Amino acid sequence: MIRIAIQSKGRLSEDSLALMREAGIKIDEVKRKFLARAAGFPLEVLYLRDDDIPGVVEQGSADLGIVGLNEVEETGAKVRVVRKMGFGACRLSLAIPKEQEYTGPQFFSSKRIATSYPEILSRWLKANNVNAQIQKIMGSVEISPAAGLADAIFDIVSSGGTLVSNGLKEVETVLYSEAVLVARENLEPEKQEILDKMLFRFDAVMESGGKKYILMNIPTAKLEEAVKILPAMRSPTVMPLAADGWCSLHSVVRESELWDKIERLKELGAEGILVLHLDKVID
Ligand code: PRT
Ligand code: ZN
Repeated sequence: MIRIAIQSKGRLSEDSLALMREAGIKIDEVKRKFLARAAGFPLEVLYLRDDDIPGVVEQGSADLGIVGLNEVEETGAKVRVVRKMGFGACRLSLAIPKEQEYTGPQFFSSKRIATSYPEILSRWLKANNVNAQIQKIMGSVEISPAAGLADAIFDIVSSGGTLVSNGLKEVETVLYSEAVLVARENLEPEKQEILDKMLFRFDAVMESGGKKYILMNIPTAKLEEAVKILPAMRSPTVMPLAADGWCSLHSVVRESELWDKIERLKELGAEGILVLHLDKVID
């Protein structure tokens, strides 16, 4: 049995649960308790506030956790980051009122900076030889300059919309973050074995993300050129068709490249192109 801590309510909860669901680990989400037992996998889920997850994993009440890298860095907890999860992407940035001219890190000298991340900020200030005053506040950091509580802020940014609507501009990015899977140091061999099984499943789910399965009919004479457009995991699958001079070509394509490749394949004479959802990719 292994125990994983995930965020009980917030930006990372749904994606964390969805990943486990897709990995075939079923958790009863209707009766969401503090501690829940999964079906079909030797796992318990502990629902916590994200701020508490790194510490709980470090001291051993949970073996694993899914949490923002920003929280791991802020708490300084000694845990092992085993995977980036591909969701919850954001950055921790310094922002100042938009009408002010930014002159580099020394701009912050003797300024008051409001933040919920004093540790990461103080490390950055030290590294840049800046002497500033850190005001720790836990919520609504972005309104503090307008309210006269601070001269600048250090906060999480994702689209940047919150900064713009508060008359602020981003001037330094200090940390790029996303949700990560963390593990307690020195996991017992039985637990490491369960973690390895979980990672095998997570990787298959994450690998399928953003990819599509594509198949089409293509004149055999154009096959060589088509294969160059469609490099698959090894190479595309080619099957002869009953109609002379044609074959069927199957491959896996990144969604971001899909339309470009389809256009080029159509120019080669591809017909009957099908694009299918990929559920899992096991390399
Ligand atoms: O209750 P609990 O303590 O568990 O939750 P919380 O309120 O502390 O955290 P929550 O659920 O807001 O965020 C959890 C994690 O999601 C964070 O620690 C980050 O790792 C990650 N994350 C990703 C974000 C954002 N994107 C994000 N945009 N966390 C917060 N924000 C905030 C940001 O501070 C800003 O005020 O969302 C606002 C909108 O951002 P813009 O730039 O898109 O406008
Ligand atoms: Zn929190």
